[in-house]
Amino acid sequence: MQQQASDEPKRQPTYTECAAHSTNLAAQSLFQLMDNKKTNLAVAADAQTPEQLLDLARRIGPEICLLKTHGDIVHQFDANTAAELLRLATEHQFLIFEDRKIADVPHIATLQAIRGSHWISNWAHFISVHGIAGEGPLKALSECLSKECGILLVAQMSSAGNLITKAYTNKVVRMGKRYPSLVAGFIAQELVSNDAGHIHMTPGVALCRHTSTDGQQYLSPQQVIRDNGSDVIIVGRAIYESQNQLAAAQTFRRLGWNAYLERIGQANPAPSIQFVSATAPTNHSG
Ligand code: 5BU
Repeated sequence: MQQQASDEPKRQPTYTECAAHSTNLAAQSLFQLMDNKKTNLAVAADAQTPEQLLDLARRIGPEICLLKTHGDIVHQFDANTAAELLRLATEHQFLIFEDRKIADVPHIATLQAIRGSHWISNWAHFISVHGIAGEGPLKALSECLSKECGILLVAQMSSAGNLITKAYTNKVVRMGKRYPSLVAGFIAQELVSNDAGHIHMTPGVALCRHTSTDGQQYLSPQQVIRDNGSDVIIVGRAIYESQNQLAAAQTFRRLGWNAYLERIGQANPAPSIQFVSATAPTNHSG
């Protein structure tokens, strides 16, 4: 799993510079949106009713670059829900990622992405796909998805005991590189692709590193963005189960953004350093 963590330098370009390298239009838009809006926070909106989902999106929309959904856990997710999500995305300037984790043969993968009960590609800017079925699903999706849609390949997972190996991750990344206009990037715990245009998103984020009782392995925003070189923090329960969802989102937004500024060498110096390096104050006589 630690394929590039130790032996290759971390990527330092800004999100805007990454956007210029992106060959997938959704990745390009998201990188640019992140720099414009100054947020690398994605919220995993794992609500179970349309009302809860839309309430959350309304509340935290101004803080995020991306709303991650699981349409299939929402009871009665329908075209109206999708339309309102899209309206909110335009109003608050965020993109939508349906974390469907498509993993079937090409024919079914296509139907799951563009038809079925959710018509995902009509409203989601990103859709996740597992590499386990091989390249067939990517080839099929590249023939039917709009150029504005981006596939996020699951290269690593956050769950304890998951079966993904370093060799599997490498193969998924190589596969993704063969579909430059379709594949936006990777869901991973660290930087896995050396292509600056690939966006990396990391789920399993909380205020500090720990493993939950149900085996979710959490990292902090600093570990994910500054140390592991990922681009987007995906935060679920730590925000939507909070008493004050907006305040929690603002905290993660600030932590994620500061970690990015540190990574690209633009972090504000600490106040004490500013004071020491400032010219002598003139308004104190003694
Ligand atoms: P949490 O509440 O922050 O633990 O939610 C994490 C979200 O990220 C949830 O929607 C998962 O489906 C998603 N996820 C994940 O947790 N781990 C993974 O490896 C992948 C997705 Br891929």
